[in-house]
Amino acid sequence: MAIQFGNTGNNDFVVKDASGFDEFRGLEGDDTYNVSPTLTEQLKIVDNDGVNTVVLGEAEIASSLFFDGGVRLTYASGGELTVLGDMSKYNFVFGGQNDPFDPAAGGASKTFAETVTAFGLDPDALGATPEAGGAGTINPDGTVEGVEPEPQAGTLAIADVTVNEDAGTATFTVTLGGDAPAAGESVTVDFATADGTAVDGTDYTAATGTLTFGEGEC
Ligand SMILES: [Ca+2]
Ligand SMILES: [Ca+2]
Repeated sequence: MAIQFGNTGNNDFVVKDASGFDEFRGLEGDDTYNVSPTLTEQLKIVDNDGVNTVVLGEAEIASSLFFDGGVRLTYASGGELTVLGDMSKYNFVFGGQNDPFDPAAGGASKTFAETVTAFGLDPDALGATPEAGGAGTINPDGTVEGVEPEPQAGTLAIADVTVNEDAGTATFTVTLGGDAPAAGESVTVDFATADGTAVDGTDYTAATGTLTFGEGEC
C-alpha cells in the first residue's frame, strides 16, 4: 500500500489510476482531491484535518455506500473510491468537467449531507453501518441523474383489538409500512385467527383469508 502524504499546508492531489498510490492523505490544511471520473482502481482518501474538497467531476456512479465517517463510491468504469475522515468538513464537487487535472470549473459544491441526499439517502439516518445509496450519473451542472434508492422492505403491523364477545364482529386493522406497491405490483399476506384469551368455537368463529395491498396502498 503506497500512500501519498501532503504537508501541513493546503495541497492539491490528482487521484487517478496508475499514479502508483493506493491512498492519499492531505494531513493538515484545506486539501483538494481531484478524482478521475473514470476510475478503474481501488483508491482511498483519508483526511481528518482542515476543510477538504473531493472533486468528482462528471462521474458515472454504479453504486454508493454511505456511513458516519465515510463514503464508498463504485464507478461504472470499475474503480472504487473510499473517502474517510471527518465528513462534516468535506465538500464534494459534482459536475463541471471530466478533466481530473482541471476539474473545478463549473459544477456544484455539495456538503457531505447534500451528497448523501443526492444519492437518495437521509443524512440524519446514517449510522456506523454502511447504507446503500443509489446509482447515478453526475451531470455537468452538478445534478445527479437516475438515482433510484433501494426500496425499503415492507413491514406489516396489526393493531390490537379488545371487544365484547357479544358485540358481533371484531375489526383488525393491518398496515403496510415502507414503500407502497408500485403500479402493477401488489403485496399479499395470508392471515388466520388463533386462540389467545378468546377460544375458537366458544368465544369467536375462526377466520382465514388473504389480504392484498394494491398500487399506492400502505
Ligand atoms: Ca495538507
Ligand atoms: Ca486536510
